[in-house]
Amino acid sequence: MAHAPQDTHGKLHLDTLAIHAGQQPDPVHGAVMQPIVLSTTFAQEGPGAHKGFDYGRSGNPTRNALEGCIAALEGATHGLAYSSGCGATTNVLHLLRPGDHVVCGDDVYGGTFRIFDKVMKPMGIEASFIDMQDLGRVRAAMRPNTKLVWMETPSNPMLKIFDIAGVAEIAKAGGAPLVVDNTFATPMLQRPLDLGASIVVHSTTKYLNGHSDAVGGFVATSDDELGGRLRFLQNAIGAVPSPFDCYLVLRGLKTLPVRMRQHVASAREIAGKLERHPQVARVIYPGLASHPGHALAERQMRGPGGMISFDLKGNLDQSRAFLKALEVFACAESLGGVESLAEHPAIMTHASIPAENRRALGISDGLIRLSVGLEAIEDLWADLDRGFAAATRAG
Ligand code: P1T
Repeated sequence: MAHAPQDTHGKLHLDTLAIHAGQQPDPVHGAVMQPIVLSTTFAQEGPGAHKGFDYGRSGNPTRNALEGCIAALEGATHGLAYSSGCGATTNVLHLLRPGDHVVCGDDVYGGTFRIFDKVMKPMGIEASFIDMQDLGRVRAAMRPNTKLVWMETPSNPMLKIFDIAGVAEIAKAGGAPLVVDNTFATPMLQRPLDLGASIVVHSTTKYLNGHSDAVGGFVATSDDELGGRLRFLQNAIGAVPSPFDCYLVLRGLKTLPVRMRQHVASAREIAGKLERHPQVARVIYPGLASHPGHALAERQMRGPGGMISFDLKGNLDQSRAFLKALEVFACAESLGGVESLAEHPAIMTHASIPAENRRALGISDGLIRLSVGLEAIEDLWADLDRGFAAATRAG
């Protein structure tokens, strides 16, 4: 079973797929771990007669293994790796043509909003940003030229939960594929293709790699037509990851299931404690009964994830003081690594979103986002206490 050929992987559990899918012992040396094949070109017996690889941008054995592994985890028949999450997003948006329209969730990573606003809009591709918690609004936003529907769920940074199956049905009725950015949930907690989405996007920089040492992106689909077009674009645009980065993500994936279980357990505990803290105005975590998407998260996810956002009472100086005082949490952008991170979305990850949009979404001066890592929970809580004490002093 350990080295089952890829076509039996559909029958294996996610914990097993995370370790084995897409990988087989090297046929030449028997190496059990995936070799890093650095060669940029591959010898051909004669013109056009090669062993499946001709040039490193078009395909690479280490990248193939990674593509097979994440595709299996998402239950997809096509997997494509990219040099970053933004690279993956940009590739998917190249499925569109000038005059096309996208219906997008209103809460997305700042860099994703920037691609829509500063890259796609000047190319004649318009996006409407909709609070998809209300399916009626999604239905109303669909136009005859809507060619794609896009969402993050849980969304970044407000952790909104959108109904994947409900939105997929509306998208399908409008003839538009639904794309779900599954970065925050990972396939361990949510498999959008099973719920009716057509395409899954990832920043592998986050949980999938899990060690904050490789930037990468991924796209998965089981639609052959979309898969073929995306494969063409991956090669034509060329935003592909290095073989070394593919190896790092493959290595990280092996512990994804155990990491996610601990991320969820620790985040649940911290979210509960934050909710009882007098200096906290509001905790946003899909695992809390107070979260408006709690029931939906319980239905469509296998756990509420490792990300928490909360409103610290007080002013911007107090938020700064809180973040500066942390010693275990690093004040840094990104998320999903073994180490805990804390950040200020309005100043850091979501600065490219116009101030009025941020206000409407609730990305306030007091909003702090935590990526709860795998350190001892007591040390994490003591660190947050240090932050609260510093915020009090700055008040
Ligand atoms: O950074 P990159 O690998 O290009 O991924 C972009 C991206 C895409 N989708 C989501 C949901 C993301 O959160 C990100 C990147 N986000 C951060 C860097 C952050 O701190 O939120």
